[in-house]
Amino acid sequence: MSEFKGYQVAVVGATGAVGQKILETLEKKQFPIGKLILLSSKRSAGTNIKFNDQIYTVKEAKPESFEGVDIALFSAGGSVSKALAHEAVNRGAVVVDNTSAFRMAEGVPLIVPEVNESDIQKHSGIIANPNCSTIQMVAALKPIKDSFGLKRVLVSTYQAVSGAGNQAVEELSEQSQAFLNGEELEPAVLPVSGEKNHYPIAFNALPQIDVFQENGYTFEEMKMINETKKILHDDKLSVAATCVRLPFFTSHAESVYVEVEKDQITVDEIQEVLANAPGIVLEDDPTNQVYPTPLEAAGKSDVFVGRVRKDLDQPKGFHLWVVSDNLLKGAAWNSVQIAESLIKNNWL
Ligand code: NAP
Ligand code: 3JN
Repeated sequence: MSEFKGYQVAVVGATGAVGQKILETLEKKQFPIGKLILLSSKRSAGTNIKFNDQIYTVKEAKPESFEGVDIALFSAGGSVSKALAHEAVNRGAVVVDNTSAFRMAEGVPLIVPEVNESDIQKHSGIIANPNCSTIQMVAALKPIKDSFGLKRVLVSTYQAVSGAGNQAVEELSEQSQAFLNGEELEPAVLPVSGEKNHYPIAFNALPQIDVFQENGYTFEEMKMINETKKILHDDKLSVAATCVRLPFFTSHAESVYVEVEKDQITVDEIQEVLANAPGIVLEDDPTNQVYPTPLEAAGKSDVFVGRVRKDLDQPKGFHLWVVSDNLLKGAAWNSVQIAESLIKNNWL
């Protein structure tokens, strides 16, 4: 029998904001890679990328790129996943997909390992990584639901521009300089690349993330609502969301209001279950002005929670402030955790 040299791993969208973080995470976690295949569109094919001190040349993603691949990590947009994920699965790969293409599909597990790892084993080749805003919120909701029950969630997000990709990051950089130089701003990417209207993000706040749906909510808001119910296995949970883009680069912050089911729950009890939950760091000490911020969370893989307060009118209502690096726990880190779980539990 030949010696096992590691898994064949393909990264689709390797040149993108999420793809770059996936590579950093695979390196950091010393993922057992035997062969690494980096894929992008035709545009970046031929680009060289350093990984573990070795240079890899990016190739255009095609169905045959997945011959022999064990694990394919997709983050190149929903249309690429729809076109190529099944091609990868048909060639024997398990796909961890970072897009919304299959998240709500029956039979596709939607996974945050700290919350619903065991759902992974029901996969038929594709496992979906939730939206970044959903991931950090459900990580905080799960321990509360398990201990006190959960009836209602109202969330407002404060989202970094890196969630909208590398072009949006460049737009904020250039626009901030132009604004301070008193130059005219020419927004072309945000709020949504490809939409008719664009608005300045520098020194602004845009209450639109992704496209509007017929019900008046944006797609990002509907992702949070539907994905939360699926991950927590709770169709009856009442969830509403307002998603807002703000002019900082990394980490999403969320103001989350929850109503629990049990009576007489105290702030101390909520803090205690959060402090003991996997992947959560409680930073909550108002007397010393201790609370998480996006800048401080950037580059870290945990979900940070602070500002736990009891609602003044609703005896079962509590407010939380939840912050996490949107490209790490919100995307790359969570995807690689799923891949690790597949291996650790023999679920490949
Ligand atoms: P990005 O910075 O714009 O990068 C897009 C990546 O996709 C690039 O590598 C690009 O390659 C590649 N790509 C584009 N068209 C392709 C094609 N036809 N075939 C193969 N590769 C193609 O965007 P990003 O921020 O990394 O996001 C990428 C996707 O990840 C998003 O569309 C979204 O679905 C998902 N995402 C998920 C989360 C989450 O919440 N979990 C967060 C952010 C993004 P080139 O260099 O050749 O253009
Ligand atoms: O805007 C953000 O902060 C997160 C964006 C995520 C995103 C961007 C473009 C397409 C997604 C996603 O993961 O939900 C998608 C998509 O796949 O629909």
